[in-house]
Amino acid sequence: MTRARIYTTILMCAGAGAIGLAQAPAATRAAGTVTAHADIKGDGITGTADLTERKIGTGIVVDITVAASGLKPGMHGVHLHAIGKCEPDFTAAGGHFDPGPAGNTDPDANHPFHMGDVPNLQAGANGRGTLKATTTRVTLSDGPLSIFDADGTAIVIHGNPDQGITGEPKSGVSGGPRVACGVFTKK
Ligand SMILES: [Cu+2]
Repeated sequence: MTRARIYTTILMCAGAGAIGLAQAPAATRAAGTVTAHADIKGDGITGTADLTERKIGTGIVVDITVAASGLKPGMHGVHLHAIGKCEPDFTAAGGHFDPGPAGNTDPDANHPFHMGDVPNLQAGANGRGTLKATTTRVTLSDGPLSIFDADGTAIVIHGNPDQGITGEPKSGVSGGPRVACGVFTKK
């Protein structure tokens, strides 16, 4: 590297430092520091869901871990649902989390385009299964995609596999009957 080039590089670093300082207040926001937990319950089913947010550059991703037991062996649809309620029954959780201005929470008719859609959970012959996934579709910190919106968010496990396709309303393509549910709390 020539002397002139080294000088240019140092100048660029100094410039980047100044920009970094100017943006410091924004960088100290809650992004990347929030986790969420839900205890999942159903008829003979227990489980947990843990979400951890982390930053990648200027973006945010959320790591999802769901563990459950008491499930029918095989694939089960799992989604983040629009309302943080599982009572009096799991329909209280509403459709799939999809908060956009053109959001459509219909579990089947707008599937698999919801922000709350995640991969299937596979249960083994012993009825136990773990799902690990990472999504850019939601955040835990404040923002337009935050699961901690005014009415909260729930996680629902379905009795059937999520086929990952769009269907008619109530067709069940996203997993059909709701067999377990849990409400997320901020940690
Ligand atoms: Cu669902």
